[in-house]
Amino acid sequence: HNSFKAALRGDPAPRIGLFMGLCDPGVAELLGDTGLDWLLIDGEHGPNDLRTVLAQLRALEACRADVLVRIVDHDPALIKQMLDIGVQSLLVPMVESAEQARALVRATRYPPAGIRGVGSALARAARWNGVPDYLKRADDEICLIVQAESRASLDALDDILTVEGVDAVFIGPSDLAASMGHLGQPEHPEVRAAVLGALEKVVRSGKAAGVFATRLDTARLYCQAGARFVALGTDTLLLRQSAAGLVQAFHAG
Ligand code: 3PY
Repeated sequence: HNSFKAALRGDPAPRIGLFMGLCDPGVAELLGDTGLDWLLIDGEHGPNDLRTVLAQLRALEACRADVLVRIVDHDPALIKQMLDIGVQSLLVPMVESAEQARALVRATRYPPAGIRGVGSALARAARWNGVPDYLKRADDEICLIVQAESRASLDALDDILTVEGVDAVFIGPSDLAASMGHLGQPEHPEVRAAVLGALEKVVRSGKAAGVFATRLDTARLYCQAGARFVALGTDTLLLRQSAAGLVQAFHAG
């Protein structure tokens, strides 16, 4: 049973999460019961591999937070391996066409709906959350989230939103800012306007919208615009900011 996917379908309250780039099961376990609704293991920008993802999945098994994994590209072989180690909710970066989105849906589904291989080492996925009849239910339980984070992606958004099997679209303001000529300025007014426009489209389509924000006011704004899940930054930023704040507070006293 994929509780993240079920929540996106049912509960209208925004679900707050954090990206984890530290690739460490201990960090995952610490964060897993803090009240965050979801944690994302970042295999796009964090130095994660299959084994570090697996270690974090294990560490989070007893925790309350749902787990998402972001993979580095659209490789169906990597998708197969991630699903086989028990990943249920996948975030895929840089999706810029309906064709790419359809290929991703196929990569996450067993035949006849898709091309996912059936592995004899499937024990891990089959055990995940105690899903009975895994082979029969996996296609329905997997949550596929595609990232819209470039001008091309926003141009193709209407088409991407027609793709069955895409559960949610996650807007990436930093990459979007870069592609709009505002590198390093995800809060630029033009970028915010583009994010809000994209969120509105996703909401209207009936799919769930997600977004990344490092400022609370921005996160709230995006939730008011209909985002159902929002990342409130990263583990790396939190650690740096709180350490720097501690040092500053000590010297100020
Ligand atoms: C972005 O903001 O571009 C993301 O992908 C989230 O980190």
